[in-house]
Amino acid sequence: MSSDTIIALSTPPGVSALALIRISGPQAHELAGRHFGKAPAPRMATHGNLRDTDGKILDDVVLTSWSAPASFTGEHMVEISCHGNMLIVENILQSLIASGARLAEPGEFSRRAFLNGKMDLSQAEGIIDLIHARSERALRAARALQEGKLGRMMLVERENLLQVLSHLEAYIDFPDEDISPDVGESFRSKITQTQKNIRLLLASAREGAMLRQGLNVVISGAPNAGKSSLLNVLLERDRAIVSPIAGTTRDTIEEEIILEGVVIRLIDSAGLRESDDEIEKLGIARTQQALDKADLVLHLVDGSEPVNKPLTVKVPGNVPVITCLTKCDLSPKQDANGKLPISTVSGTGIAELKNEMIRLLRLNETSANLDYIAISVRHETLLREADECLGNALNAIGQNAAPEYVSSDLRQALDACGKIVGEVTNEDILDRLFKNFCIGK
Ligand SMILES: Nc1nc2c(ncn2[C@@H]2O[C@H](COP(=O)(O)OP(=O)(O)OP(=O)(O)O)[C@@H](O)[C@H]2O)c(=O)[nH]1
Ligand SMILES: [Mg+2]
Repeated sequence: MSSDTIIALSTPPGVSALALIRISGPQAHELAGRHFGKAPAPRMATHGNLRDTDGKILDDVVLTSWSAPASFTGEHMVEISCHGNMLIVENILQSLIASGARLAEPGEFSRRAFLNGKMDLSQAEGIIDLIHARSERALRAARALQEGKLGRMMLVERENLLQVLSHLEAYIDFPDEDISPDVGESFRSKITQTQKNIRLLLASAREGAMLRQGLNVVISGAPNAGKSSLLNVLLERDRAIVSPIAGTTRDTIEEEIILEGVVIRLIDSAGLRESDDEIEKLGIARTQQALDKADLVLHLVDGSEPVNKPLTVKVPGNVPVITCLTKCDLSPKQDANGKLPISTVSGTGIAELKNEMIRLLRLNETSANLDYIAISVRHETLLREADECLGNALNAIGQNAAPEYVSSDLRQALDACGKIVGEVTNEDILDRLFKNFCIGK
């Protein structure tokens, strides 16, 4: 339990109807009470004036309080709803800090909630995801994590491994005994079961990355091919300048759409051609940079022009490309040859293009069978470690190795699973994780 009392604004800074200030720690009630004129009643919202120590009114506010341990952080807590004016907020913060509170670090409320056993580490990560989710699908995955679904799965698997481990310890205590074949078999089947479940979770890593980071789709092609027109059509608004002058777009333009619940960053780029223009050359260099981090490339070929010499775009080998023949509303000057005919004027081919994007980006892969848990990179690293250790344990059993070897592999696997929920942790990991939070959460 922390000895100091922290305070922070939990709503975004700026002008708003209301702002919410949170206080947590042993002095939360006393501090708020001192400025409010009376001690706030737990779990009651009370309206009144908040004053500085000279008695000057800071604002009329609503105070809500919670008593430890029945609060978000597990400590005494107070929430102050005041008017959403940053001057008022600053004055309240200054005044309470002068009385002994300390400004909270990013994520410190959630960190305290974790340290006080109100949630496991994966649930804290679920809160970050919940705050940042941009689609219903991302929200559902975030909620699964925040509700503790991954934590509960880990508990079952750890319980299973612990059973094997405690059984193994008996053999270690009596070194003369060999592991009998039927006992070996029961170990094997338990470990295999856990390994299967871990691999099931690992299969959701791609969806997890997709929902958290989104995907990059680069629109490339020769000048005038219709790239900016396509960007505008996909965005359903006029974002980029479109003109018949080749070389209109000279910088990369990045905008987001949501497709199947996934944030797709569409990157319109400078047309690729040999050029002496310094600015255009810089633009083309940026196009190449965008291509280097693309998850999918929409390569546009102008169908209203005869075939011209192919441009040298270097698309990383494993990145899928959809080649479109543009301006198909005009009389074609070249064969489609497997290219997808599109027109931003008539709308032909746009729906097909979106479907092809969904297919090639595998946006429809969901982890519904896992109750929508979509693991993060941190979970993935630890689960891979656990998977490998379980594989080693199975090998050791298969080779009749001494029980010490099996037990050491199992312990490592348990450790990795424990790190997911924060059972095993250190300050470094916590610092890294909670710094991704906003102040006031
Ligand atoms: N008829 C027809 N014209 C199109 C279509 N798409 C784009 N255009 C026209 O083609 C010209 C070039 O379009 P842009 O979208 O600016 O092409 P761009 O590839 O972004 O060109 P740069 O930025 O110069 O590389 C404009 O005059 C557009 O109006 C289409 O589907 N049909
Ligand atoms: Mg353009």
